[in-house]
Amino acid sequence: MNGTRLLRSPGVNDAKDGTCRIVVLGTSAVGKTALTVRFLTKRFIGEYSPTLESVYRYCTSTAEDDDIRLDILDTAGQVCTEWKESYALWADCFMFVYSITDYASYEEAQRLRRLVEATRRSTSLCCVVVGNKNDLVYDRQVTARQGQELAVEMGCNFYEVSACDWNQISEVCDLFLELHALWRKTRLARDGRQRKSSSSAKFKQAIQKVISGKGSISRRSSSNGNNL
Ligand SMILES: Nc1nc2c(ncn2[C@@H]2O[C@H](COP(=O)(O)OP(=O)(O)OP(=O)(O)O)[C@@H](O)[C@H]2O)c(=O)[nH]1
Ligand SMILES: [Mg+2]
Repeated sequence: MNGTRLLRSPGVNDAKDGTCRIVVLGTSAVGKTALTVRFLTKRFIGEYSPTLESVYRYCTSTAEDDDIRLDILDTAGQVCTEWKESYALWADCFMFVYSITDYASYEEAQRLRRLVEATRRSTSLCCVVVGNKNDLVYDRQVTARQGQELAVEMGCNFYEVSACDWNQISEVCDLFLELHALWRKTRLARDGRQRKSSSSAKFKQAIQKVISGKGSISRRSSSNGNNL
């Protein structure tokens, strides 16, 4: 198993160390734990045991540059009515899960998304919408189009998957890896902007000093001591 289960609750101020934090949100029994465990262990949990709240750490041991470090918070659907702001503040990325066999879970995904946006005071989330249990098409209550519409509204990608279908393991893994890739891309862009603005600020300061006569322009000297 790549992931290590951490027996603690998430703290907003935990050290991050380049770790991407993903929170899996959705109402009870939509398959949040099944998807998470499928990603971490490639196994499927058939029996249902409601989650209290678990954080899993996932880390690949590939080359330094390609290192993927994730903290995945598998939330408790049964107490979703009691919104925990800490989830929205702790996470970098959000996985909104509903079951295609349960229309109420689709509505709950929309409600959770509004709560996250309100808590973070932003509609720009690094997220993905997931309609789970697509092996149960005969019990379908939510169309793929409705899932797609929700994702378009949120400006993110939409996937229908099945945590229990052995043939869809790579699709399930891609959900988590895509969030990580998105997070990394956003972070690199932000760091680049910060570097650019801080170096241009330094340049402006230096020019100001020279103009006000407080700064000096260093001159190179030739080996024989003559100024160039
Ligand atoms: N047929 C089918 N069953 C699934 C799938 N994913 C999960 N299940 C089953 O649905 C039930 C609930 O799955 P969980 O992963 O425990 O659901 P959860 O969202 O974590 O539920 P809470 O922890 O209560 O919030 C379990 O019996 C799973 O075996 C799926 O893709 N297809
Ligand atoms: Mg669970």
